[in-house]
Amino acid sequence: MHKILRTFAFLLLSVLACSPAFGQKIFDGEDGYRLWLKYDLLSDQQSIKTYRKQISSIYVAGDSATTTVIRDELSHALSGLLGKQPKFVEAVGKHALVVGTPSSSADIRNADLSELKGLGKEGFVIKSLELSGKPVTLIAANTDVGALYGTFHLLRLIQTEQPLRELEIVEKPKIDVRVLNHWDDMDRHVERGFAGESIWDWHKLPDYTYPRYYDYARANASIGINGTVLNNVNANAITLTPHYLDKVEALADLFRPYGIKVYLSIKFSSPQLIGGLKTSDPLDPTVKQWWKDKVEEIYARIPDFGGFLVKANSEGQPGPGDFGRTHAEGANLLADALAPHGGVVMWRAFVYANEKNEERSKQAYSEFKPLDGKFHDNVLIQVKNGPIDFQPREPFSPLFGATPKTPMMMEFQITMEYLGFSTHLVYLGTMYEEALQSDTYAKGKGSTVAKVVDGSLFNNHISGIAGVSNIGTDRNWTGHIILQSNWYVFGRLAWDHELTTADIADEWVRMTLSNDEKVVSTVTDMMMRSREITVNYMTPLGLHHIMGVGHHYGPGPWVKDLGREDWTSVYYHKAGKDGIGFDRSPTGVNSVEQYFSPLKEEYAKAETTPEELLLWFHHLPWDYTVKSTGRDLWDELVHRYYQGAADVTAMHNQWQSLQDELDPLQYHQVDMALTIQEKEARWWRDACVTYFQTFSQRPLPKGFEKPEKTLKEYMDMRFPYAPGQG
Ligand code: BDP
Repeated sequence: MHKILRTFAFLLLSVLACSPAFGQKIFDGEDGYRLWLKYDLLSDQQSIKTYRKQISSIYVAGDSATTTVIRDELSHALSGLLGKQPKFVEAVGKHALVVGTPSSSADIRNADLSELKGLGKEGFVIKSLELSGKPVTLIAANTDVGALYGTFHLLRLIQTEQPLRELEIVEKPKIDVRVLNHWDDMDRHVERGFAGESIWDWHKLPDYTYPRYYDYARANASIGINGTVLNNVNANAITLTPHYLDKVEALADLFRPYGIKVYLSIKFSSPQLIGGLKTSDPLDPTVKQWWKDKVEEIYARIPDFGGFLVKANSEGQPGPGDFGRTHAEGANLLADALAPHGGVVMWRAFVYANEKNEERSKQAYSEFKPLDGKFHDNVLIQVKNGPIDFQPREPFSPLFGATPKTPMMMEFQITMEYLGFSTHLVYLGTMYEEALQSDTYAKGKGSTVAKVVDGSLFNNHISGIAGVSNIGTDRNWTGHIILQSNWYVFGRLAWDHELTTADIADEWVRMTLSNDEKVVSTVTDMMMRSREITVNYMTPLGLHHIMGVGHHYGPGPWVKDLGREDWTSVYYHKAGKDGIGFDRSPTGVNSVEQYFSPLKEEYAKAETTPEELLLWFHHLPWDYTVKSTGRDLWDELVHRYYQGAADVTAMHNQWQSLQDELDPLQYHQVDMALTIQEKEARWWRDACVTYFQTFSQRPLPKGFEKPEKTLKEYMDMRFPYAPGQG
């Protein structure tokens, strides 16, 4: 009897010990809601003392809504970081922090700061200097929003424990329009969203708002994002009806003090859908008038409305092509309506038409290059970084550099559509950097994509960059704490693409996780390697578009027989007994001709194509020798798949080595996600290797464990409820 009782007690205890409710302790802590604006007490006492001395009082000049935001942020941040409520005063004091503009403060006006002249509306200076005879730390700008950016910059210095001595910081953004694109539907579904529902509660707006809206604005302002496109590019025309414009107006009012403008995605056929017109032909006078009136209605509510984002004649969306008109005629229709109010059109180049018999990677270039010079001044063309679609790796889109008279706006994906959703740790900074630093050679060496995007290469009068947001209602915003860094790095690079993504990772880790050196070096190392690791276990050597159909979750290299060939995987990898890869060289579809020399010549031959793009541009035999390792193509492919999966395990071990250094809840969240990533990396590896082996008909190189399942078992896996579907 005793024995039975003992066994029962033991079993009960084991169950309780494993159940989350019993292990409560791990659920205390940082759930991720505060993002990188945590503002916990600094751990270094000496730094705290020094900062307190250097900021003995705070004087924020001016009385706008933005200066209130500045005061609130400083009060909240410094009382947390330095453990003491800062003293706000109404005049410049000794060792004060002074924040203002020449128009809000006579002291700043009298200081006659020459630096301010070239800084526009968003730049700022942070200086240690004497102001009206008193030593101070000064944050000065031409506008209150500039001063807000400066405030966040100073707070970042403190959060990352940088000295505040002899400061001489002069900053201004390199790109004008820096926006998030929310692919959020009006019913709160987020297309390609993996972090819960849309944060916009359209039903309750305009009267009911959440603290999250303000925290969203703070987070964006802290990294210099100055605009948000609230709704999905696959737009619902209803957004432009008065009922919804009330709601948009409420958000615009809320975001204004933070320097954030709202924009809307529009449906090109809105004049028909909600305007009762018979046509949406961009050259029709009634259509022109309809848009003019609609835009006036918007600006009467939102005087600083940013403008429209448009997906037209792409994946079933209506557009000017439906009326025999060009993209330029469509974009100019809207541009003309917006121009008197200062709004812009962001017209997407993500097009590949049904009727065109041209390879998909070539179509955007063919469509838009001939239109260079035909767009009105307030139109930007928004181009995805690669020529296909947000793959783990693509070459840069050849449209960058090809249109000297048309500003090309970069579109990056922050959400993890093709990269393992929100349970794979992939720091996208390195991917953004790779794209931005690519040399287009448009005007000779050094004509980087970044210089096209920031407008400096062709002296464009406007520039822009967009990031497809990974934000949702999850407590930690992005579904995975480390993926917050992708929102962060997008904003920081949008502000200054010359920052290195390693430095940005470093500051993000310090602000979000810890200033502990072991944490900083371990996590930044994981982040910096993570994208290449993912490329290896998903799409090594330039493979692309081989994911599960529809939801894009998991491997699906066998996907074929869909409505269009270029939606299938077999179309892109072209694996056969003879080899694998897509011949885009002059012997194939010749997409390389869209690049400038010397790239077009380099990409034309396998020997001179960078290995990471090999199978993007070439179809090669299984026994092709890969230069860097001397292995044949099959062996190299398998090695990379296995290496990728093994590296995820190594990353997981790295993370686990930090358990004692990290907040328990942050630790636990990422640990769970890494467990999933390890499983899914193996799944990718095994499914792809098993499938490609049916063509290579070669054995696995020695020493590699056999895939767990049969090919049929992998192919039979179904995920009808995978999140984020289009
Ligand atoms: C693809 C997505 C799809 C988007 C489309 C776009 O799968 O959901 O609507 O891009 O960018 O990546 O318009």
